[in-house]
Amino acid sequence: MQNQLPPGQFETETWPILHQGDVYNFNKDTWSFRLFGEVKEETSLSFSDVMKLPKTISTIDMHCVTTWSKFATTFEGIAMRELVNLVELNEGVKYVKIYGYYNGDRFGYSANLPLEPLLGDDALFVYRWKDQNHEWQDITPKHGYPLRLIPPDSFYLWKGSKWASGIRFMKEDEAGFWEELGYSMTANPFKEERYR
Ligand SMILES: Nc1nc2c(c(=O)[nH]1)N[C@H]1C(S)=C(S)[C@@H](COP(=O)(O)O)O[C@H]1N2
Ligand SMILES: [Mo]
Repeated sequence: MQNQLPPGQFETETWPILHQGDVYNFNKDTWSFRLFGEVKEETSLSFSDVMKLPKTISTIDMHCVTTWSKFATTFEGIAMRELVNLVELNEGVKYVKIYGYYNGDRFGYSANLPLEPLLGDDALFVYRWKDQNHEWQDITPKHGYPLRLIPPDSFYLWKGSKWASGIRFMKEDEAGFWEELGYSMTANPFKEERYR
């Protein structure tokens, strides 16, 4: 958290909702989270597996490419590194693609990111947040319940896949949903990397 407004952004107090397609309908019994790609052994976690992992609380700034920024939202979630720790990576893994739901397809949305900057306390798969009254609330289905990535503030928020379904580990960078449509591979708001 740095409460710093990147170029071309304005501050909002509310947490806007933005996504393509319909809203994922969560079912605890069928939900799963896949760790796959360049790993020694692929694995799949149930919702209770994920919820048994260590929790992290972080306060993170969000910057959406449509020009709104929301400072200092406090989230609770599972740090990306806790999930990375569950698999043995192949030599040379440098990127990940984080998948999410899109129109009936659990893997229809995705965003590519470099792995290394996601290993700190500011890259969380979140399930709850502190609202305007400083009360803990589950994130709403529209914000990605039961689990969505909030990326570090050095990435635009489209990198934060809602209704997250898995992480694919990669040696080479590969465009995701918005990146294929012309958005930036690196997406640093402070360098105003909106398009490729
Ligand atoms: N599955 C999925 N995740 C998504 C999107 C989407 O369309 N589908 N939109 C992205 C975009 S462009 C933004 S700005 C953020 C918005 O998150 P919010 O609605 O919780 O503010 O979600 C990102 N994650
Ligand atoms: Mo966005």
